[in-house]
Amino acid sequence: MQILFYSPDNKPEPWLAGLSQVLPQARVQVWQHGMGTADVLPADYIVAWKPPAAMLAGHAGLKAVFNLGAGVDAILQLGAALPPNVPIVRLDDAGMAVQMAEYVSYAILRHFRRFDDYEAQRRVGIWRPLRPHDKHNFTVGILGLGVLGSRIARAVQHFGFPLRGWSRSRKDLPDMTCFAGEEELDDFLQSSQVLVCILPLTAETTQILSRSMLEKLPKGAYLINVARGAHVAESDLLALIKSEHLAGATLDVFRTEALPPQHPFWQEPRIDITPHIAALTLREESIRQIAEKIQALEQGEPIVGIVDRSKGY
Ligand code: NDP
Ligand code: OXD
Repeated sequence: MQILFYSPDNKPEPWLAGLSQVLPQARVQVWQHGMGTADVLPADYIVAWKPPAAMLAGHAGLKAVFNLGAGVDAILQLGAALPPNVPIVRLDDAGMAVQMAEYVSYAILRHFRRFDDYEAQRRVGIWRPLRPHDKHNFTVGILGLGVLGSRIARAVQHFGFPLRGWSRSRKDLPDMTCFAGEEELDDFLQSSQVLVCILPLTAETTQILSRSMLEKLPKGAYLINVARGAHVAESDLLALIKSEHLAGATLDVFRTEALPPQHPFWQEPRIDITPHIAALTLREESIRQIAEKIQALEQGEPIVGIVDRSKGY
């Protein structure tokens, strides 16, 4: 069995060693820019993050492409360069869901308990207890109730916030009000005091966090975006924070990463910025999951996490 590996964000050696250890029958090779089809054996499986089109070409017997992340927007952008009829398989949690739950819980609690305000006070030496937010009106709304969104919901529930979620298909999750489809989006938004975005980036969700949508949130609402930067209309968000319709935002993802030094988000103290670290791809968990799926496919068994190309996630 031949596996081809590519990830611009990771040193390849530990991935090669890990994959070879759990799949001793496999020959694992790194794909590098400049390699032609003559330089690599035809692959049975590709394990890759943001692969260039050239890597995917010319593998006649390819059985699956494993995306080294949950989001498949980058790989699906390859469009016609993707091998047709070959399953693209996303990482299915693989240790990311609990990291997302930690990140989002922190961002909600930081804002709810006014630690952001206390931090500002502390910088100028002010000792002043502030009026707490009212928990009954502090509804948390989660856009996206998939693998990561449903885990975030479970974590947030522990703190007793009123909780609502929005997805494409209707969900029935305990202790939260679930909304589905575009027709129910406005109802979902109107009392979401904190809006968490954990949607996949597709044609339908690009720029979903625009002025017209964010204006439907109650005054003083707070945005947490841990999905993709292209969900956000950046100048709209900034304007709504400056006009105080929104209280602020915690953003982990941006249209351009790294966020350029001159970007106005850096100058806005009500925007907290992290460098796309909300949920990191964990090597051991990912290798274990991919190996189990390869073994299942080799046995002709079904696997979860196959991307629906028509939906874009
Ligand atoms: P899933 O595919 O499991 O879940 C996606 C959810 O979004 C589903 O509930 C789906 O609805 C809903 N959805 C998709 N399109 C629409 C739409 N048009 N209208 C309403 N709901 C919609 O994805 P994950 O939870 O695993 O991951 C979500 C995203 O998180 C990834 O795509 C990636 O971009 C991002 N991510 C960010 C990371 C970071 O570090 N910042 C790390 C990992 C992922 P339905 O259930 O009905 O299909
Ligand atoms: C992912 C990511 O999609 O790391 O997994 O953003």
